[in-house]
Amino acid sequence: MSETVSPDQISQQLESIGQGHLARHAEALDAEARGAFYEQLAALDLGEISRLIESNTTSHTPETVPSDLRPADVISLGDGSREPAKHTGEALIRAGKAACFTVAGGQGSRLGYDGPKGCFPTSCATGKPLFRIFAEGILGTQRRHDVTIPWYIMTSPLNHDATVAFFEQHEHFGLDPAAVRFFPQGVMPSFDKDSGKLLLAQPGVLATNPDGHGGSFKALRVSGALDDMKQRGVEHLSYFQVDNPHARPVDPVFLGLHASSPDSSGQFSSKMVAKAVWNEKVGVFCVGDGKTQVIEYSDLPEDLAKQTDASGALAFNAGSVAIHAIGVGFIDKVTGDDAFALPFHRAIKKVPFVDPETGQRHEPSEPNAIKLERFVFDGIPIAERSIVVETDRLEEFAPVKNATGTDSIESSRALQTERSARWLEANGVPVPRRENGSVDAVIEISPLTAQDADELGEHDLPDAIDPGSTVTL
Ligand code: UD2
Repeated sequence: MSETVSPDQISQQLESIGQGHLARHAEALDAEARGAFYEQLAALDLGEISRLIESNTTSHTPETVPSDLRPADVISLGDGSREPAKHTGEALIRAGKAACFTVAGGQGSRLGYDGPKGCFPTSCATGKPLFRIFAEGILGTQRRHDVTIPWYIMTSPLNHDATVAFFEQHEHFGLDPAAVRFFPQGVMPSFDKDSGKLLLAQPGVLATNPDGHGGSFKALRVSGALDDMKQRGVEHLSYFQVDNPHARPVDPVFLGLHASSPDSSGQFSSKMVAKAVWNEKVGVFCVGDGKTQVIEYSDLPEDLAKQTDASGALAFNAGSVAIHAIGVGFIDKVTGDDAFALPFHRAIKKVPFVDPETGQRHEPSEPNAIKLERFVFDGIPIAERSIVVETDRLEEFAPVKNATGTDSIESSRALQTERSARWLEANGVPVPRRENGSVDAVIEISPLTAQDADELGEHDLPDAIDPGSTVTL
């Protein structure tokens, strides 16, 4: 809907799409609140939202997977193929053609942390926040290749200001502020799961949710970040989620494969790890309808998730760690096309709301509302060809998602120490281990020091690690 649409026209449209409760609510507001409410409504494409509500409520059909679904082909790197790819990737980095892209729209709420997830203290010995860990990785790569690597960070309206303030407070962790660019993702209105009625967060304010990391494609264009990339001559983005301290901000090997492998179109490439268990909460790389794609764990039928191959291993085993390389030209092409739109996925959640007639606030005890989100990996089947590269779980995946248990800060810190120990042992430094094999120390290696075992080998290292000690390198 354009900005010139009048309040009367909006009210009529609301009535015609079964959202008349909002028109009546607007009438009851004072002039200022009503103006702001109509402004929020005018920014929405109400026709499109009405179609989405219908297809996700009354005419909802559960997501299905293609009938010919099979596991995706995966590239497993031997030593012979690593070096040429690394060489290509490093040349791209040195030429300023690579940038980092982090999706950081999430809050730390699942961690019990009240703030942007990227600010959460995460490193195992010194408690560095996730943003500092990535910044040090970028700085380390910049120094190695004598280049500036721009970093694009997608926030959400919920955490944009807090994220920017955090970087300012920490002087951008030593990065050039002109090369760190923040932009907020869009939002979608949330609606009642049964009636399809749009909900109010407060009188005169619609309840909304961030539109998913798939909203990033549009947000990159709308915010001007895409133009900024083109002006800087950036050709490829190294994409990772804010919740994974083991994500290497720029991996030359992966970048090189993405840009030069004959199986890659240079448009959208991905990393995978072998799933830990059949029901691990990671999407799975598959091929269906002739296209490589990710089927999210919640959509993969249980019989397929449990299926094993002749060796007894899980057949659908290629777990997504949400690390991708994406061509800037690809984003430009698909977002410049009016027909382009990633699909929405629905999630049923608890969304507090106020009654539009009485103003009474409700805190639902059961999921009451539908949130619609786009997933970035739905861009994969749109690419001409897309590669999936196997990587080592410990090297690249130590996610921080939950307060306790699986994928928690505790499990992530243990993995961080374990990876440091592996790098030290690869360089001949003995590491104390308990009877069960776990490391009897806390060992943190700054990405400024090393981002893999080979880089660590360039340094003077301790002769040994004392049992029970805390070591930072
Ligand atoms: C994601 C993947 C899953 C697997 C796993 C690996 C999805 C839907 N699933 O699961 O397949 O790869 O990660 O760790 O992605 N975010 C935004 N804006 C949004 C929503 C999310 O920036 O509107 C960011 C969020 O800050 C986080 C990331 O995207 O960094 C992942 O989001 P999530 O926590 O919803 O996904 P998760 O962990 O269930």
